[in-house]
Amino acid sequence: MPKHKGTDHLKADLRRKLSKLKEAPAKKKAKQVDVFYVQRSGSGQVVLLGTPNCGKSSIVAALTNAKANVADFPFATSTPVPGMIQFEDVQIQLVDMPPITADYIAPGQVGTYRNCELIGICIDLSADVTEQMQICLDFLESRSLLIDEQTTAEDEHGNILGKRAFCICTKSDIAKPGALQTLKQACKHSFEFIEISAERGDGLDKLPAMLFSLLGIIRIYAKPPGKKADMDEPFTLPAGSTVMDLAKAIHRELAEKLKFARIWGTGVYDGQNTQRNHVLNDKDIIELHFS
Ligand SMILES: Nc1nc2c(ncn2[C@@H]2O[C@H](COP(=O)(O)OP(=O)(O)OP(=O)(O)O)[C@@H](O)[C@H]2O)c(=O)[nH]1
Ligand SMILES: [Mg+2]
Repeated sequence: MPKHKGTDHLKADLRRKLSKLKEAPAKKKAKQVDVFYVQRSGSGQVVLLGTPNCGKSSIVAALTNAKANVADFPFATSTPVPGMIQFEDVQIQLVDMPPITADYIAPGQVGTYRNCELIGICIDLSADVTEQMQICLDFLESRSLLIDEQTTAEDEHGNILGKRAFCICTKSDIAKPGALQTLKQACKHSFEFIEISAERGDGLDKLPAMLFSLLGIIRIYAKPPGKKADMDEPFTLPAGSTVMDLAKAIHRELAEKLKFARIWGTGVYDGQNTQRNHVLNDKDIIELHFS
């Protein structure tokens, strides 16, 4: 713009507009939703892992009310689908997942495994079991997702990165002869194995109890003094938890005021007085006394 008296006003006006624009706050970014984040529910989260078409969705569809997408073509599942399994009086969350291959793992998928308590490696007994296990182990080991007693990988906060894992052998009704044996021999880890057929239902009834046992949790029933225990909704705690851990789970601040506890259950006589550091057993009933 030519510089003379007539353009002074115009110039000042433009400068004002420009500085106003510079000050204007940047438009808010749309909130990003992580589709691979699965909110935990129940007493433990178990996430399935496996190659395409190995039968993951069929397990979730058979054992939970979730709408897992079972299909006879690969990559039918594209995002995690959580469902709830009932084991006795405990709810366990089972999560269907998109498949992994040697070449492709959906971005964000690692996060789901990082967040869970137990990984169920699904291997199709009617296909190449050695190749499937290799793909799954490469994925887990390269991301320090497996518990390793010798070298415990930790994050910057000291949390152990590794997860417990076990192996669900699927499609037992159409298994190749000797497939389970081949799989066990090819696997250098001491996983527990369960053989199932979602088609015929074989082995499915054993899976909930197995998940409960592998999650390493115990159920404790709280009893208010002088009243009956609440036998409907147990507290679930990691195995090895003490009376004090239970008190903290019930009320963190009140826990400091714990005087003593009475216990009915394993290895004690009914109503025995116990110390804060007494280690609890599955199905113990506890009466907490506070000062
Ligand atoms: N015969 C037999 N077929 C099964 C069994 N379980 C699953 N299938 C079949 O295998 C195919 C794949 O099953 P899905 O459960 O969808 O497999 P998936 O692992 O979820 O597959 P992706 O979503 O691609 O990862 C379907 O046609 C199922 O009917 C089984 O126990 N026996
Ligand atoms: Mg699926």
